[in-house]
Amino acid sequence: MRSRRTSGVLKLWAIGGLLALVDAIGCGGGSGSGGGASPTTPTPSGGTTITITSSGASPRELTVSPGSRVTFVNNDSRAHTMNSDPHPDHTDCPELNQVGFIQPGQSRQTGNLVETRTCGFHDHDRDSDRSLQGQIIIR
Ligand SMILES: [Cu+2]
Repeated sequence: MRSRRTSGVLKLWAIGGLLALVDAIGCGGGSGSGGGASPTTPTPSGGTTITITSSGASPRELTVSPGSRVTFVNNDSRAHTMNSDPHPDHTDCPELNQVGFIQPGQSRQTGNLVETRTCGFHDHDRDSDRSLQGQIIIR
């Protein structure tokens, strides 16, 4: 009676130990290729957008990490033409010139901003309007 019960418990222990071992091996292999906290954290979607309204661009200063694209959203009732500084040559950050002409209600993206630098932008059709000027800091 006593010995039977003991051997049953021992069997359970043995099975439990084996399962734990298999589990550990399986888990170890899986987590190697898988994830957890990866070093390439995706950029928060709210952090790379500049919105244009009748009162101008907002934010007018935006910091993004290298490799980001900034989206210009035109929520104004008139069209805007966003370009890189300096006006009228637009030579500083060619990636910004990909935005260009934006119809009301449209949004357009910059190219891939890979270089750590500061890119000034302006509305080419209203180059003296300070509310439509700003800078994107890549760092
Ligand atoms: Cu211009």
